[in-house]
Amino acid sequence: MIDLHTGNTGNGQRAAIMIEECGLPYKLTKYNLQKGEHKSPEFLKLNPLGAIPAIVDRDAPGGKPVVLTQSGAIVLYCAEKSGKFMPKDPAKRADAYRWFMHATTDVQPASSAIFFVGNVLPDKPQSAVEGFEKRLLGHLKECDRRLGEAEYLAGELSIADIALYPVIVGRKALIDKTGGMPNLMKWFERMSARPAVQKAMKALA
Ligand SMILES: N[C@@H](CCC(=O)N[C@@H](CS)C(=O)NCC(=O)O)C(=O)O
Repeated sequence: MIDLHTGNTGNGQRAAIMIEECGLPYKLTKYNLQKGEHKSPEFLKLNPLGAIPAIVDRDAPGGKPVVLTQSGAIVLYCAEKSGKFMPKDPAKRADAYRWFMHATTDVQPASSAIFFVGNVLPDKPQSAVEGFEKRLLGHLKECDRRLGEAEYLAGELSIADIALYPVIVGRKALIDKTGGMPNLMKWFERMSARPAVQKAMKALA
């Protein structure tokens, strides 16, 4: 059994979707970030940074529970544990690595930066918001180009698609304003129709 500690944010959704897609048994504890529930002494024992998501795998190999933070690390851990969403074909696997990193180190940070400069910084500098929006859209255009060649980023559903999906959920309005990215939007519909994705998103809503 995996204890999943998470909330309704992009990083939080990423972990929930992956666990649900892998079919791993889990118990969900939801955190309300507005109420500061992720800063409780109990949660800080799991992640001293006070950031969701975190998991505790009580059936970890080796017999000792594994405590893990970082949504990307949780995706990789669950892929290894379940044997799912990591392509067997080496070339596709290399693509999965590439697009997973694109989602977690280019796309997600640009999206997080929009939130940080536009909501957290006291002066909310508009030029910085627009700069990060442009950066995010540039990275998403590259996903759109790729999804014009293949149904999924690595040629089959993989860790990369699961890593990217929550950012598109959160930035759909911005993408719609561009009026473009038809391949990304078709992929988004395919992903949104998946029962496991719907179940995870509903559980967090
Ligand atoms: N890189 C981390 C980021 C985790 C993160 O920043 N989580 C946010 C919610 S999306 C959070 O809990 N922020 C609260 C805080 O840092 O105080 C991940 O992917 O898990």
